[in-house]
Amino acid sequence: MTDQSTPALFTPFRLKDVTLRNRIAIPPMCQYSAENGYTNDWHQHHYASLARGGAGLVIVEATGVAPEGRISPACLGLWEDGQTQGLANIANSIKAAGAVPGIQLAHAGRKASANVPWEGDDHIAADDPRGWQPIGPSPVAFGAHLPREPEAMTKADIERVKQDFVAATRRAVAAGFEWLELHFAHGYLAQSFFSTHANKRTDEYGGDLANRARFLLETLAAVKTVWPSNLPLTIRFGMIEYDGHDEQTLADAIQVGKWFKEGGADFISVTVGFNIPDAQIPWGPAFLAPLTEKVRNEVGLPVATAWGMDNPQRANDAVATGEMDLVMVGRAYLANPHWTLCAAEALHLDNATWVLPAPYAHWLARYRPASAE
Ligand code: FNR
Ligand code: XEN
Repeated sequence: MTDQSTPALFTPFRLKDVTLRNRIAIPPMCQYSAENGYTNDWHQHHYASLARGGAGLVIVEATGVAPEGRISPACLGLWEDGQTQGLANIANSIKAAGAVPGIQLAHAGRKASANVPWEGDDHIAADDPRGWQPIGPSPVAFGAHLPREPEAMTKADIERVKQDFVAATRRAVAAGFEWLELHFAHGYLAQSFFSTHANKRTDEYGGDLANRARFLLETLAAVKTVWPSNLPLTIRFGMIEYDGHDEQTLADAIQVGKWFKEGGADFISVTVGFNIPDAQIPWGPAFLAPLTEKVRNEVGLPVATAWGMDNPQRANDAVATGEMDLVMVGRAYLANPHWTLCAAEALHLDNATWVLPAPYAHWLARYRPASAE
């Protein structure tokens, strides 16, 4: 139940036929724990634990639409039917805790074939059988720890990857996900088509903005044919690069955002491009919030952002003042799966424990752990 006194962060959010119990979303966070793209007990445990904490939306990590679209050999995948059941179990456990289950479908492009972060985060050597040849819009490497030049995609490659997104979307529907996020961010394949740093093509997939947006818009259109029209179809998009050309990048990204809207996207999760290794990112609490509000106003879609949104008062203000519709909170949930409860207490929500699933909420309403005194 919400009334006038309910903090904005704890008001429900409806998009199409989906209602989130509050404005808190857990963004995708790779676990680098899969084998051959399949989920295991760790993924089950991790996602169930996040969902029981009380967030409105839990988005499953970047899930490769093709084997070569994984960031690392340990990333999740949805390129074959056998991978659906494990993800269905995860979607079900998220739902059982009262959250909406989302999934991010991804192709890592030139950043693919990397070691997991705690083993270097760098490209796997070309002669190492664990790795593979990355692909991208052009044979331009990211650089730094990812020096491997991708193979430039042919038109047939582009068509195949779009169809990989479609097939993975069908499986995501079968698995019971209710919120789809296309990973058009962080320097991975779609983002690199948008980027002038990575895309040097001279055909209709490179050059001017309409051409650099083409792969993204065609992928969105293809996915839309199989994703249920009553469920949110959303995009995570890197809209700023911090490379000294931000005004232009942002103007371009907002135009592409408008095309996403025309193409049937329902929501944008605003983030950084990460197309170059030496970006001058102004890390700090809520540093993307002003940009998010601009995108919300100019594109006319509901928006969210992550990156340092984990101060409950700041998160609440972001929703209350209309900077964003949802707040994404990532690492704070790894540290504390009950971040939602702590935020509710910090915001003096009446009966804060009621943000938890009923089997916990009832018993905790009048209970204060001795450790909290
Ligand atoms: C991430 N992030 C991320 N982003 C994304 O779009 N897909 C992904 O699969 C991942 N994976 C991932 C793994 C891990 C371990 C971290 C820490 C981050 C980025 C993430 O969604 C989020 O944007 C950042 O963590 C910033 O938000 P916080 O942590 O400041 O709330
Ligand atoms: C480019 C770094 C942004 C944060 N990360 C994003 C990931 C995985 C690693 C960390 C992603 O988008 N899959």
